[in-house]
Amino acid sequence: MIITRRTLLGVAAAIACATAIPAFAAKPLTIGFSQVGAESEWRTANTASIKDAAKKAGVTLKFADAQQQQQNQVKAIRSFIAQHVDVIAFSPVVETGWETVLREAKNAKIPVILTDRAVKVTDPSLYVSFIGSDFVEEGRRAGRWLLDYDKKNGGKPLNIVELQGTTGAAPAIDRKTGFAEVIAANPKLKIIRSQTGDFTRAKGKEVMEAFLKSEGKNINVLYAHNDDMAIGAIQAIEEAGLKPGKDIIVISIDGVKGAFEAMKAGKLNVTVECNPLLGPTLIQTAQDVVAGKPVPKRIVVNEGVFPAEVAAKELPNRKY
Ligand code: GZL
Repeated sequence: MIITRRTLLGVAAAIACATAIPAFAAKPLTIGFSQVGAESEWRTANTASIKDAAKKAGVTLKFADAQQQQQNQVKAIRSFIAQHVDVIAFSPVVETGWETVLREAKNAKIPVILTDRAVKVTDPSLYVSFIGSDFVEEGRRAGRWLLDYDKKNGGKPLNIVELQGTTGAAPAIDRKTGFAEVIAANPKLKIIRSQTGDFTRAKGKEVMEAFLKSEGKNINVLYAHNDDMAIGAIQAIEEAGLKPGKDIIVISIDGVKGAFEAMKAGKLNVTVECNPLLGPTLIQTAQDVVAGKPVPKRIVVNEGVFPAEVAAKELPNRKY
């Protein structure tokens, strides 16, 4: 077969078309994410879920750890704006102080998605969606467990000490509200001390030591806003020569593996689940926002309550 110059050019053009990278291939989505910190087992699982979901979806994730400092989150959000990311997402360490920086994001036409914790702003258009738990309901669930426990154990007066989460954080404010609302039904249940343990094991232990020093055997129940503070407090209770889970009933929230292990050991009585696996929902919501699809303003995650009796059976199924 004689190959003419014309034929060669035709073949070359055909190959060029077939191999050229499409000029308009969609560029991967870029999300700037500002994380609270690495203060708890819950946070570690939450970060892993977000990074894993971004990787699976081929999303470019710019991730910043704020070490539980609001000014670091503000700085990170401003940096994401300067980098012209497609979407900004963050878990706000506290509820207030976000109006200015969120307005800067809005003026830059960068949509903002809240995950995990809420913000208090006068203009709800400053974020497109909030994906996270109902913390008031988590507090109510902890309170309902205690009401039920008290009924089954003779309805004695119970003195409660409370380890609050980070001051000003939505989960701390709301878990306190929900628990107090429910236990108000039984005047024999009294919160005698309440202080922040900042959601960490170390601080939870330190504050529980102070509670034990001042209240000693007067304490019947510990209500901790997260498992990490409860696990720290359990150490303090044991070092004081008391039996956690027996001498002092221990109630906490999150449902991390450490809590299931403590329940198996008889040192924790119940954990109220707070699901940290928000990554897939965050990525899908970001993709929908960029595609111009409507997204719900509020996406609530489903969660359960795990008393010690089910811990051994449940532990192997836990994903975080
Ligand atoms: C709750 C989350 C809280 C967890 C803590 O959604 O914000 O922060 O309960 C974590 O363990 O530190």
